Amino acid sequence: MKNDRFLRALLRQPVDVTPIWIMRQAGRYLPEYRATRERAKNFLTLCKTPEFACEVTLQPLERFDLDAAILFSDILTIPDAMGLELYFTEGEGPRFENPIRTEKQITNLAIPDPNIELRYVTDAVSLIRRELNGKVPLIGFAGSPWTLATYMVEGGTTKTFSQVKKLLFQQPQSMSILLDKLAQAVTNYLNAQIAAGAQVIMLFDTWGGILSTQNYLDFSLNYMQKIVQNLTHEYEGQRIPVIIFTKDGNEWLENIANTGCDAIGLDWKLPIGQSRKRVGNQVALQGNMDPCMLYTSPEQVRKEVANILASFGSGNGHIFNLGHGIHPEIDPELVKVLVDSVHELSKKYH
Ligand code: 1CP
Repeated sequence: MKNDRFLRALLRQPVDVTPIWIMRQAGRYLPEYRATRERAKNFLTLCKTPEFACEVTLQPLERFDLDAAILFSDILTIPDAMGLELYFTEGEGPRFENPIRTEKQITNLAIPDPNIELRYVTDAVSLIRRELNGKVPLIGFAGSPWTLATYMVEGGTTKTFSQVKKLLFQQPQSMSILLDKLAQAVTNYLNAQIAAGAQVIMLFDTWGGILSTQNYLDFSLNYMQKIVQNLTHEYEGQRIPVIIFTKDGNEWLENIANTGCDAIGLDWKLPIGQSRKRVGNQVALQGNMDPCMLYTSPEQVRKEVANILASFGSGNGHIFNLGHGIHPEIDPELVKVLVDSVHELSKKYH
């Protein structure tokens, strides 16, 4: 591995400078991504064609000195493989042809075989690993069972979460059956990504933060913990670190750290130094600049990088990232300023 600072930081080992990667680093803010997407005709074909997925995964690494690559795919590949039939409408985001409406649909859901129904993903992982040729580590990922369930029950993006909460409150048993199936599907899927070459795993729990504490623990974190426990922990002699990201999950950092994960992804709401005081002797921390900082100026971005690095302070276990995905309107030049500032300004902390 030519650059292993990301893996080292995840295991809280010493590094020369703080590593950085960016959630949604391959995406619409890059003109080369938009060009490939145009050739692919649409987003789903981009995901389902390993050559296209590989091409866009590598694009941000050509431009920026990033310390990790993340598989180009989507969390909704699993519900798609379970027969819900994912599609995208321009401007409205993801939708399902067959959302979950009845208990019977939940009992009938089959757990996909990742090497058959999701073969396009494992093929993309193998291809990307080959093309990366050891430049930086490759992150594989999946959505948390709860986050996948919200899309499956709502049928797409939602602001109120009323359908999924209705199911949770009216039929908690059915919800548990659904989440159990999803946890099994996610475990199989991630283990297949690891066997294909993913070196780090990240669980995206985008919607865990809309739950009450007890419901978060019972219906989101509990299933993520099962996944963490059943993942392949070591592959070809290398430890496979796991990152859990619950957006709006700052209340539960101690609980997340206790799942056995190696790192916690943080949104931008708490100063990272506070999170470090709470759990930093147990797990590494990834984050946590507000993505909207990238609407400002090179000077302001540098200043904010300096603030976050100072807040974390000296020592090991920090991976720099945004607190959520990068927005499509961002100027790539400011991303370069961000990446270079993190490397330059973090030297003194190591
Ligand atoms: O080109 C396009 O118009 C599609 C936009 C897009 C992209 C670039 C979507 C649709 N998904 C992706 C890629 C993607 N999605 C990655 C790629 C790797 C990377 O560079 O980071 C990852 C990790 C995801 C994960 C994902 N998809 C999440 C979890 C992370 C998060 O952002 O909270 C979620 C919630 C989704 C669902 C989804 N897919 C796409 C969109 C626009 C959304 C969000 C819809 C919503 O807000 O509800």
